[in-house]
Amino acid sequence: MQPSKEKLLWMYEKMVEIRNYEETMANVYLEGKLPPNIQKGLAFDIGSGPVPGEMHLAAGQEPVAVGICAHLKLEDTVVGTHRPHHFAIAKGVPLDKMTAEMFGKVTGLGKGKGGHMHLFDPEHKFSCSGLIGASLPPACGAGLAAKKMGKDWVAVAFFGEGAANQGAVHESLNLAALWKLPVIFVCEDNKWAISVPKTSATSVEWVADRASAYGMPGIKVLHNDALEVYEAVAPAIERARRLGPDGHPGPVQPSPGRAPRRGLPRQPLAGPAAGRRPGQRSEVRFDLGRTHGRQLGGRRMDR
Ligand SMILES: Cc1ncc(C[n+]2csc(CCOP(=O)(O)OP(=O)(O)O)c2C)c(N)n1
Ligand SMILES: [Mg+2]
Repeated sequence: MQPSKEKLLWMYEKMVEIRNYEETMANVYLEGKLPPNIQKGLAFDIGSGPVPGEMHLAAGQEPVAVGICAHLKLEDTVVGTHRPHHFAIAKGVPLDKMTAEMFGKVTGLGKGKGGHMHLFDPEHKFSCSGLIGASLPPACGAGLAAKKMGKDWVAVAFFGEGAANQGAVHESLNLAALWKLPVIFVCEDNKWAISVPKTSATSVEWVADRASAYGMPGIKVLHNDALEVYEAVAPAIERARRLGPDGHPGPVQPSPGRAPRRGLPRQPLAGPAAGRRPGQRSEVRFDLGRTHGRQLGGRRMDR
């Protein structure tokens, strides 16, 4: 299923918007946290600056968010992860309210109390959580609500390949399959769970292979490519919309790989740990607070 010209343009614009947002946020986040502005003896002060706490950015992962959300309408629900900006932007969450939330302002989505990992926008049906694996249960709830109301709305739960081993993930997959909920589960596989490589934490190469254990179809997407994601997930979203009371659940659909083919032409932030081996410094501070805090010996704020 090829996207229309308008859709293609929307996808490209959204990816640029996400990339610009994340690059800007990376700079703003570091303000006041690095020497010489911080207290003597600390290399990195995670608690200071305009955005205190951790920061998980998703530059380089635009294709997954955009390729999926291009299929969605306002009434569809998206539940994101602790790395939520690209999903939120692709779902239409307003940048001003989202940014105000990250800055802890009362004009933010949650009056500044949630911060960047706890964005909640009922108008655009978007939420996320700092708890990994916590995106799936609420998506099942949204799917159940749509089903009970007889709507063709779908819910999408994004989760990382690290979260794929959490108990709540498996409970949700089982429930969705059992109750035939219109939920699409999207595993964004960037091969790393902060500092833990997938190879040392996950028993299978493809999380999608686990789908059959729940009696649902699994789809694999090889490249970090917005069009490839869009085309691969189209039948799953269609199937979920046509569910009705006796339909089938959506698939698990991981999107591994960090080598964008048809993403943005420039990929300075090519992934959370592009080319990194354990113990090696990453070129990119994807998880800014956490990585700086640990590597440079700065103070860390625990969740
Ligand atoms: C329930 C829970 N356990 C542990 C953590 C700490 N934690 C934060 S991010 C992360 C790794 C997540 O990896 P993954 O799901 O692959 O997502 P990615 O960071 O790669 O986007 C962990 C373990 C957490 N936030 N929640
Ligand atoms: Mg990961």
